[in-house]
Amino acid sequence: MTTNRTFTMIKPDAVANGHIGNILAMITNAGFKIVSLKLTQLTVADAQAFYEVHAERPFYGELVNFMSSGPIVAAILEKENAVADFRTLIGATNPADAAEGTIRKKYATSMGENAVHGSDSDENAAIEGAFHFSGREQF
Ligand code: DAT
Ligand code: MG
Repeated sequence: MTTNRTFTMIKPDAVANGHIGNILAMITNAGFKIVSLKLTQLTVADAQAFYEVHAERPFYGELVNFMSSGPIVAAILEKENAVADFRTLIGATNPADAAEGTIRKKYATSMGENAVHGSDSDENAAIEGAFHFSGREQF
C-alpha cells in the first residue's frame, strides 16, 4: 500500500547556513504538500534511535553527533509517489554524485553533511513521521 507520504528533515548544516526557506520552496515547487512541519533539535539519544539501522556502520558516531548538533526542520510531505519522487528531488547521498537541480547538489557540503533526509520506503516514512509528529500534528 502506498500512503503518498514521505518524511524529510532539513539537516543542521542547511539550517545553520540559512537554507530553510529555499529548500522548502524547492519542495513545494516540486509539487509536495506540507502536512506536518516543525523546527526542533534531536538529542543524541533521538539521533541514535532514528539512525539505529546504521548502528554498525563506521560513520554512525559522526552521523549521530552531526544530526544532534543543532536545530533541524522536520516535515511530512504528501504527493503521488512521494517517497520515490522525493528521493529524486534530493539527489544522491554524496553531493559529488547528485544530479543538477537536486537539493543536495545545491546545498549539501559533504557526504556526511548533506542538507536533507528523505525516507527510503513507505514503511519507513510512516515510522519516521510518527517519530516526530503526533496524530494531531499530521494534517
Ligand atoms: P541517504 O540519506 O541518502 O538515505 P543513507 O541512508 O545511506 O543515505 O545514510 C544516512 C546518512 O548517513 C546519509 O545521509 C549521510 C550519512 N552517511 C552515509 N554514508 C556515509 C559515509 N560513507 N560517510 C559519512 N556519512 C555517511
Ligand atoms: Mg537513508
